[in-house]
Amino acid sequence: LTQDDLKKIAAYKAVEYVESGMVLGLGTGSTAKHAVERIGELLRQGKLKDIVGIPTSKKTHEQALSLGIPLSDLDSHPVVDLAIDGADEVDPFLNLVKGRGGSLLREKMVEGACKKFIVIVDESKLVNYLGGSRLAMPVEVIQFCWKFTASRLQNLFHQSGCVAKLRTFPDTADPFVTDNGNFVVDLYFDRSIGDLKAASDSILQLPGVVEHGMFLDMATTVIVAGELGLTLKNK
Ligand code: DER
Repeated sequence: LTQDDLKKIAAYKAVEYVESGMVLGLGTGSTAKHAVERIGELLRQGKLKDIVGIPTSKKTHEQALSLGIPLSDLDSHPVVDLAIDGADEVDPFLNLVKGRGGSLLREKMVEGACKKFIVIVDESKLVNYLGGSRLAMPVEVIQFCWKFTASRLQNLFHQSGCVAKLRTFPDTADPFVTDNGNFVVDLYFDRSIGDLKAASDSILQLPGVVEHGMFLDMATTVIVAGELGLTLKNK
């Protein structure tokens, strides 16, 4: 089984929890893409009816439009029945890192408005503690004086050997710009950041910060697809 096969297996399992009439948060990324695809298929087959999708990115908005999934937004639907989305890291307490695809702000808005939030991952995303993969912990920041904000973020986590880097496109070195017109500063840690809630609060207190990619205590179910099969972890 390829990694994409595993992503698809997890995604299809999550869509089994979708009921007709639901307002659905539609996630972003290579795993969530399979879930959106499946929802479109079931709508076409008449097996699902009266679904309203709330996309978490322009990319997912386009994909859902192409599949004929009726779309709306949080202004019209401030309460969402169920969201299905991927994650970059999942710790044993179902805390997540998200946003390596750059959609963390809209994802956190939609998934924070949900009654249920199902996370779909292949087993490679499981970590012992967030930041443990030594991969990016995304922070969305305003463009104005981003260097100032990046250096304050780096200093915040000096004890954890943090390095803050502006996210740029690999070929042009131009800064990545989110759907909301902001930049992303990625934080890389050498060691555990310790108390996640304290870390979250201290990041959000910086005025140039819009949002970060730690989704704490938000997932209600995590579906993990591995070589040996599916595992469901409930909060
Ligand atoms: O960027 C994001 O938040 C994505 O949802 C990410 O967390 C998972 O992307 P993937 O399914 O392509 O690994």
